[in-house]
Amino acid sequence: MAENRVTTYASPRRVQVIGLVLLGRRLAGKSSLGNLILGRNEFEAGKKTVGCVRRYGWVEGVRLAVVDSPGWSLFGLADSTQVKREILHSVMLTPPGLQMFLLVIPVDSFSKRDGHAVEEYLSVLGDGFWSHSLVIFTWGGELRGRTIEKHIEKKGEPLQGILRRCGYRYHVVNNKWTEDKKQVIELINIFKQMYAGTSST
Ligand SMILES: Nc1nc2c(ncn2[C@@H]2O[C@H](COP(=O)(O)OP(=O)(O)OP(=O)(O)O)[C@@H](O)[C@H]2O)c(=O)[nH]1
Ligand SMILES: [Mg+2]
Repeated sequence: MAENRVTTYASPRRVQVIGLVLLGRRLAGKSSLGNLILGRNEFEAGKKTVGCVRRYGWVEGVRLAVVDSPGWSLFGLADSTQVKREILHSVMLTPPGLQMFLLVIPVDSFSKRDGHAVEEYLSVLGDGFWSHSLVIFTWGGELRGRTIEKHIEKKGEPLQGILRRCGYRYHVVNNKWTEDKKQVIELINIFKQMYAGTSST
């Protein structure tokens, strides 16, 4: 008699995706940061981003959905209504579940006006988003040996106010140092820490 065979199929593991939204003023280095994180040229850096773009990748064992967005301008070089619409759109493009907002700020000037612009543009996301946000300082090479803490202290209240809103979570990168994987590994570790306990499969 033929043996009765019972085939069992393991239930497919659902992969947890972390959605990363890149936000910031024009030329802050958002598209470059997206490329640095994913380890390949997925976003058009060096060219004005006009609409949201989403790209997926695996980085350090984590599945990421990275959403790039158009930057705002302090000098009327970007349509503010369009930018706000795209900021809202960027959130809709992230998969449901874990979301992280990366507020991209270059290591150079950060005036009161910059601070107001951040508050104004990101107000479309409501207050809850700040607890999922993190400042990413780009152009890290410009620190020229100074610590980021010294830089933050020097920039005063406008920058410190934004960092306070982000729970003082920040990380420094140089988007040009694409071979320096350590800067991305450290960033991924921050995401893992933030979502420890909630990133079950
Ligand atoms: N040295 C240096 N250059 C950078 C860095 N990040 C970006 N750049 C350069 O700055 C320019 C603008 O970078 P993008 O990544 O396109 O900036 P963006 O924020 O996406 O710009 P928009 O889409 O116009 O808002 C490009 O020429 C980049 O090569 C950085 O960390 N260090
Ligand atoms: Mg861009």
